[in-house]
Amino acid sequence: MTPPKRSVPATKTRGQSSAYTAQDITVLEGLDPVRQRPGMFIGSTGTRGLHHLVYEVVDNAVDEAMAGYCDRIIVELLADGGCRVDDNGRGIPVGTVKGKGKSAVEVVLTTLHAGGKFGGKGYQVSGGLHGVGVSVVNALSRRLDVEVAREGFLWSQTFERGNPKAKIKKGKAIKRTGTTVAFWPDPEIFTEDLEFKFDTLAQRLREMAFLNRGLEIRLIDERGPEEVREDFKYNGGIVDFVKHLNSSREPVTKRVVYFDAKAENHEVEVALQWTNAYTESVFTFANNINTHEGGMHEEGFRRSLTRVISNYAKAKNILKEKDDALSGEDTREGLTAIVSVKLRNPQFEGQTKTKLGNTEIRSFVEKEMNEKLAEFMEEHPSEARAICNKVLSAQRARLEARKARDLVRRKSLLESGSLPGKLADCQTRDPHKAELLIVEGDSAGGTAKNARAREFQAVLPLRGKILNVERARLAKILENKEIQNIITAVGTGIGEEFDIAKCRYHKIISMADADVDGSHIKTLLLTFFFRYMQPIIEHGYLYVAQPPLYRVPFKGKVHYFKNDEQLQAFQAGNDGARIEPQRFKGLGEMDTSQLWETTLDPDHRTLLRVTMEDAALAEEIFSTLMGDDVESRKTFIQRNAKDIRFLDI
Ligand code: 0RA
Repeated sequence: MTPPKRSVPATKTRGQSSAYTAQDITVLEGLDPVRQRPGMFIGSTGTRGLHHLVYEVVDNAVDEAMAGYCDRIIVELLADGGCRVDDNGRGIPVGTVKGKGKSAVEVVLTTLHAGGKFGGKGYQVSGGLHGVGVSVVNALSRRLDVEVAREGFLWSQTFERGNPKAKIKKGKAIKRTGTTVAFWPDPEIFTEDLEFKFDTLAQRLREMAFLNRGLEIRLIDERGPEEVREDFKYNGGIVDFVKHLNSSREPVTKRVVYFDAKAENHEVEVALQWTNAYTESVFTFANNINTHEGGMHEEGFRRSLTRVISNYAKAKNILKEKDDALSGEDTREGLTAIVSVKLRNPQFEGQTKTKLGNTEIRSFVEKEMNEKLAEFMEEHPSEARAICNKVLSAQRARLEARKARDLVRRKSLLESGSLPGKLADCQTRDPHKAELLIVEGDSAGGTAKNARAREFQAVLPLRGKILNVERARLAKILENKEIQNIITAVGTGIGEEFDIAKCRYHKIISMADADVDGSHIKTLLLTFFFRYMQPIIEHGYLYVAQPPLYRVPFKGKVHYFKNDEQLQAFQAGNDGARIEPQRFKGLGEMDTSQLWETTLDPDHRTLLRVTMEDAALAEEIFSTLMGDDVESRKTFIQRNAKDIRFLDI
């Protein structure tokens, strides 16, 4: 005798020191443990467990169908609370089992086994709660009647709480074959609820019918005043399943893609169709069990899907070399798919034992699908194109969503309240008095920090070329660290959260050199405020400082001039006098007192308030600067340096 496959606590032999005998093994395989710990076998003794009894019997019948011997199953909900499952399979064997002195039917119904049929042929459903065997149903029923049509006769036997009432009875002569199991769940076990739910069963039986093409499953409810019945039979199998799931969606392609493949120990069937929906409806099954937690078949499917579509899109130049890669998510947006594998020794893992662990299935599914999906796409170019369009639009949406997400994240970062480390803030907290000096370059920033009136002037140095974002879109400016510092220092937030009332300074002053680079930076800053902080300009809070270009000591006094015109005018006004103008190359060349006198001191400086027109012009210039060609951009800046300097006037 072979040892039991599943070791069940040997309650009756506990404490005995002798080795197991054949008798003990029978005890080990008995049904007592099932009644003692029903949850271990059917998950729960609630509604789920109750329905599980039906599935268990149906699974056995479906096994017959998978083996090719059964094409009709009838499930009846009896008026007295029982359930009858009838199939036209081979029938449970009725012959006497050697050494046991009982019929195979009795052994099947009173012995715990790992779901394996005697012959071991076909795909056994041995996942998690399933495949515990019809004996578990017997153990948990107050009564069970079995009828077998086999070997020319109708055989019957009755059980109570797993125990046979009598030996198997040979009845009338009959030609057909099949098994009928009727059972009445035990109220001692199912203490919560004894009522089968039609819809729950219908759902599962429909699924079973989809997964087993051509198999007819009838559900008949005899409990009400009128009989209710539903028939499930799908000659299209999982293709019909996909159509059913998509019945209220708009498909992207007319056809449902279908393929299957068989190998020695496993087979796979896949059906898929994209829709305009944004959600993914991919359902995977292993031996008719819904593998909610996925597993190897799903991995193989996903890998192949991404690969085949990417390859196709690239080969047809729908996806260009420079484009972002497609993600798995992109390929599955709006996709409805059924992946059904059947295999000889399924390994179910995971929290709910609904994750397929067989690694060989991953490569099998992946390889078959690589071949067959690619073939489909090559043979149906217009459908392939429609699929690619859907996938690419999903990709676009994903990339845009990411940008928006990043922006939100950045926003919250910017609102975190901590001021940038580079900011030398002023002492006053009164925004009417407070000024923010945005200074180009760290060295000029250092001078400005020393030169300023600490009481009301804050200094934020900008590191060199913030315009190195070059050809990037304007949105990219927000990624710039220096710009982020400005936003934080100003305190208003940005975008939807912008609040002018939170503005910490009512004078925000751009201080840049009077050269091309300075103009460049000013252009960027103005554009930024125009685009993202427009109310600051509208409220008149934005200014441009006027650092001088020339310093002219003359007759014991020092004069400053901001451009050549002013210098020439001064010279013309002091005819013939010898003047020696000193030219500043940048703000950084001034010492603290010079900077204070010329640019910071409210009594002597000139500030230009930026108007909306100025900013609009800056924006226009900026957009033009964003051309693709670096050379032409440079010449543009040089040619238009004057225009940009318009902002200085
Ligand atoms: C054991 C062996 C065989 C079939 C079955 C059990 C069987 C069980 C159930 C339960 C409900 N319907 C069923 N139909 C069949 C194989 C029989 C053979 O080899 O002929």
